Amino acid sequence: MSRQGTVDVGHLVAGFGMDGHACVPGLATPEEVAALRPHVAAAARQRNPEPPPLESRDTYGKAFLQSMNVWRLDEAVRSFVWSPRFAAVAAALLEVDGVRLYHDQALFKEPGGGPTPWHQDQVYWPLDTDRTITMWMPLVDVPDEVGSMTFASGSHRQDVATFDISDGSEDAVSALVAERGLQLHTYGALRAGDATFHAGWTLHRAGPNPTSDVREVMTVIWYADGARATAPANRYQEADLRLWLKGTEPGELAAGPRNPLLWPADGA
Ligand SMILES: O=C(O)CCC(=O)C(=O)O
Repeated sequence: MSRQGTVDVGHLVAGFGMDGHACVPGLATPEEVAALRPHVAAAARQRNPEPPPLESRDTYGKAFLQSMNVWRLDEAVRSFVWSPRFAAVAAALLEVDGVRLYHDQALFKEPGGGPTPWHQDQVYWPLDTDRTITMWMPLVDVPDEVGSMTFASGSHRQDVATFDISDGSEDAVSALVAERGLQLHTYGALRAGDATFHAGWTLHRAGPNPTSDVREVMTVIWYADGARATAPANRYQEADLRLWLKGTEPGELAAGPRNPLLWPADGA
């Protein structure tokens, strides 16, 4: 840690630019994560009070219970999601001066939950910048059998036809990865509080959960300050514009009340 309490990730910046992913072990302490966990779980239950049985869901639904913008439900979660320590890592890896919050999501892969098909996050985002990044932080130790995500290194720099998360994206991207000989990388088992970061256009997937424990993960997405909202290119982007960029019209600076500037932080 530096004197300002930020984590020095200078050694990861070049690799992130090349590969579109990085891992920061121990970004949150076990104590911080243990204190946060019940707050995220309660907020996630509020968002998904009665999930339908796993067997009745489609592939996307089997991959995880997805609870968005849980920071709005709980002060402890807000303080974690808005943490300048995490936002500073995001800004450093993106090599930008400032980042704003896009949204958070808790991603709980239940026991017996299926794989998360290959996809690119930015397909869903009506933003005019490719300086976007997701932090994926397990709130519990993730064992080898579950694992963290697999990334196609350098795919954020390639021209890839866009796919939404589905069986179709799994098949099409698997074929594309093989055709182009993209290198796959996973950081494997992670401890609670470790974090991976990936660029919005990096192709990634995750395996199923064959264990009897929930894979509890918290994610936060940021984009470079100064980005503008774009006209939605698909129905997902229409929903994102309304929900996560609420109050911002296409063409305007994406700087609405749900998108606070989290780095630089006040007084940093
Ligand atoms: O947690 C997962 O299974 C997938 C998460 C993911 O795709 C993401 O955070 O962008």
